[in-house]
Amino acid sequence: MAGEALIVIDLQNDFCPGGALAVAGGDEIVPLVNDLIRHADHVVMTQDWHPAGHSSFASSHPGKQAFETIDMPYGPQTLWPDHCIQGSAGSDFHSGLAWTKAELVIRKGFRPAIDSYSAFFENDHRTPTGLAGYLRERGIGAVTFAGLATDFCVAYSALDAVDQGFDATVRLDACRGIDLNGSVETMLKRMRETGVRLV
Ligand code: VGL
Ligand code: ZN
Repeated sequence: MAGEALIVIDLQNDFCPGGALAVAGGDEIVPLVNDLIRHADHVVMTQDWHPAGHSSFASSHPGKQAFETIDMPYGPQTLWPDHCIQGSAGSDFHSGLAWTKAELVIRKGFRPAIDSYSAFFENDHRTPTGLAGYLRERGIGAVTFAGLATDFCVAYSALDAVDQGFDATVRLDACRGIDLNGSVETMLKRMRETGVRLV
């Protein structure tokens, strides 16, 4: 039987209350995620990891505000407050997260000119992070997602997981969303239609 992995997405200080891009209730999921980690065969974490001045930051585009959308060479890109700057306190995992069992930490968003929501591909949908190859080499065929944010990094990761041939489940009770212009509903629908199991 193929192996299974839990993938914990971006459970970092900047996405929790008090952080630069706080997701409402982002910290509430920590105890449940810790339970999932305890019961998982294999654990992978992702860490949003931007250089200062990253192109996804509104502050890098004079006259633009956070949460506006701009056109990038790879398509539309939402602009964000500065967040998860490499090595900053905001980029650390939530202090209550039991992350030591993680066998791999995938860092993403480190290329200055391109954002990366998915754990598998950057936002150009072409540049791989290496995660698909890693899981395949290890014989892992099924992945379960938890973390932040439901409608961005969790959703894009789950959609790419299915596209890459993995059996993908999202634990909605162990995720929280940003919800920009109905993005939670939009991405739940896309996940459902793509064959992501939402539980
Ligand atoms: C995320 C926006 C920008 C996420 C990361 O983890 O969902 N969202 N960077
Ligand atoms: Zn980011």
